[in-house]
Amino acid sequence: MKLLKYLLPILLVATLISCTKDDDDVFLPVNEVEDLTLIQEISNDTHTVEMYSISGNLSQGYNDITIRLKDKTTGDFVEDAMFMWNPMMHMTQMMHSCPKSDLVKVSGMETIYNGYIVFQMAENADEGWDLTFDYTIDGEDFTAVGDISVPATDRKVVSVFMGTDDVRYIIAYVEPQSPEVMVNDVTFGLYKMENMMSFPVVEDFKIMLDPRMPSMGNHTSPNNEDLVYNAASNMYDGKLSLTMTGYWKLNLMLENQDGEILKGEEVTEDNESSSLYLEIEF
Ligand SMILES: [Cu+2]
Repeated sequence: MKLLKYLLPILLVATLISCTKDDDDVFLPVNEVEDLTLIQEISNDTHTVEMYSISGNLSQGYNDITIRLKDKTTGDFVEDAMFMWNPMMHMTQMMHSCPKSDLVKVSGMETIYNGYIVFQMAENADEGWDLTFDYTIDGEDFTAVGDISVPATDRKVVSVFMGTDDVRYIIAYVEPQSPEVMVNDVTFGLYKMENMMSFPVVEDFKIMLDPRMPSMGNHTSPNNEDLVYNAASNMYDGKLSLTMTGYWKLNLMLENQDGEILKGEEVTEDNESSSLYLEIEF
């Protein structure tokens, strides 16, 4: 009993020291996805691809996606993978892909890779999307594929249309994701449907913008600016003036490098909407 009385504090101190030492040895990585929400995981035998976004969902239109690749054996996140990704819609009569960026390591980060996908069609009861990740680690190739859910949006955030040049285009709403009553920076993506699998960015066109509120006499707003090509982001930037909250129809006209209108009409007294438009409500 007396021995225990002396031994116990020694044991406690020893335990504390060893705990402290253990804590120092444990590597606690920064959680690089803490501001994001998990969409889903896609796994194969060796790895798990974790997919994240702000909302935690995919939907029709533009989707900014961040991924992390986990080694199933070690539990570590792979920091030096090279990625290809390929979204595919399996329709009853055919298969097709959609516009997407490269999936690249986020600069200054250890474990996360980022890119975007523009789903031009939503899933339905009989037709839906899957997503394939082909990646290389130290010269070794891996593939992970899984079904993804791409529901329709309430508002039109992507438009597929044929230009007067007989080219099929896809225009997608990108920013602002949280519009405000002000002159907003606005960004759209513009792509050409080269074939069922290839959707390159269209460069150096112009997207003319005329936002209207159909519920209020179809009034517009001051200080809008047409969207022009930004070679750094490969997207189109302009100014979107919103003078009040509610539903706005973003009437558009697409102009090519030669100044020809390929799609869309001016909004006038007699023509309340362009045939090319996107929608927002906030
Ligand atoms: Cu489809």
